[in-house]
Amino acid sequence: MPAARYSIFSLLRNAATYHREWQAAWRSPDPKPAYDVIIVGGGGHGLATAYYLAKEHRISNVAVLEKGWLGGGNTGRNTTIVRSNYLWDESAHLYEHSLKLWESLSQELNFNVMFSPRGVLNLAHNLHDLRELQRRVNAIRLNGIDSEILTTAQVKAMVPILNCSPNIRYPVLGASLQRRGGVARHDAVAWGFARGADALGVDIIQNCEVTGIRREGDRVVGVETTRGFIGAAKIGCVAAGHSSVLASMAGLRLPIESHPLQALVSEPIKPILHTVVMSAAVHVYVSQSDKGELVIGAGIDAFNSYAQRGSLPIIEEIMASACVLFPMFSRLKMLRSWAGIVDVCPDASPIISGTPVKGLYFNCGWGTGGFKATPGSGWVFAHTLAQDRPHPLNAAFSLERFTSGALIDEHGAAAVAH
Ligand code: FAD
Ligand code: PYC
Repeated sequence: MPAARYSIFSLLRNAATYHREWQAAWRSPDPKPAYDVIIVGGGGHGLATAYYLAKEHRISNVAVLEKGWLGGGNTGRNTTIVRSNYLWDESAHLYEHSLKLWESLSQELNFNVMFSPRGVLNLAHNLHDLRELQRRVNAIRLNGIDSEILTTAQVKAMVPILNCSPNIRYPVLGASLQRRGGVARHDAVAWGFARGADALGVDIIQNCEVTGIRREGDRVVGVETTRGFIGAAKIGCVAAGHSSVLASMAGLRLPIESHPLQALVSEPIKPILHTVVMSAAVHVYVSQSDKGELVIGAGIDAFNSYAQRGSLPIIEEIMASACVLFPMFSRLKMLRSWAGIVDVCPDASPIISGTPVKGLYFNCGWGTGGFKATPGSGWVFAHTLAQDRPHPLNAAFSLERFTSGALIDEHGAAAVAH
């Protein structure tokens, strides 16, 4: 992408012509009759998969089919926390690979994804919390990943607005800190991967819903869509909360439950919170966006749903929890709330895997924590699709683990109650 295209002159010219000549960041082609690979789902993971298929594996006869608009699913609805502080080796390696990709993603895509490594704190409110965090910090460090334990005084110095009084219901006994963790701009990630994939020849087709998966015997031959049949010998489904719906189109059942996960933002205020604060015990996590809004979330809604909206009791609970930790938030006005549909696996780890149907692959089950994995997930899924076998980084995240019993229980590191 020539830098001159984004010069001050082109900005002025576009302003003067009311953006009518503004060049689109990606094309909007009609679907071809067939592709080498079809990716179902134009969220960050699907777009990253298409980008790395073209970039790393030279497979660019690829279509990304999105039923709505790019990033309109969980990618554009999450609270953007990025970290790699997971307990088990398999997860630590996968999420750390992703964090390393985040660290140079803006340069890789020539698109500012606003990755901001401002640190992620996980608070301990009782001795059990503290021991669990210490165990996880030790495990993480054995994998060569940065993680440390802070005392209450160190936490208070880092987050002066946090209520660290010893006499409250949830006193802060310490915290774990991953300094390299932080936040990024969620929709910029989708747009950056989309622009990069398009430039490498990938067709990105929005408003194109997959309504069926066509099989011939034990293998896939293409998908039925709202824009007609499109052929492909390989199909990668990256549809988050709708993964089970897609699996059922091919006669498969996935060990996934879909739940709403809500979040909300406050009115913008001056910078007061310079790191990410998460508390599994109090059930809340908070960061401050570059606009100044406080971005606040909690655990999942307990019921199953495919509707991307939440319920008032959860919002009340989130705000009550936030005010316990940050009493000054009681004077804030809340601006908006929303929900995404998260795809929760029994062990709180993803599925990045082939299936018993030849040519059909799933990348799902990221639940409440897949944003941080976006580049790494796309990178390993592209390898899996291109080579017809998993990369060592995702070999353990197979569908077979639910029959072999080799589960990867990351409920503690997920840090969001479910
Ligand atoms: P999505 O972005 O949901 O993309 C899937 C796409 O598939 C959608 O655009 C959808 O329209 C499309 N699709 C579905 N069915 C079809 C079909 N039949 N045909 C065509 N297209 C279809 N993770 C973190 O790491 N950190 C966080 O702080 C964090 N906070 C979160 C907060 C909230 C409120 C929510 C909801 C999630 C949060 N997550 C977080 C989780 C994270 O957002 C997701 O795991 C991740 O974004 C999933 O990305 P994706 O590309 O797989 O899914
Ligand atoms: O996985 O870090 C995370 C997360 C924070 C909020 C939702 N998910």
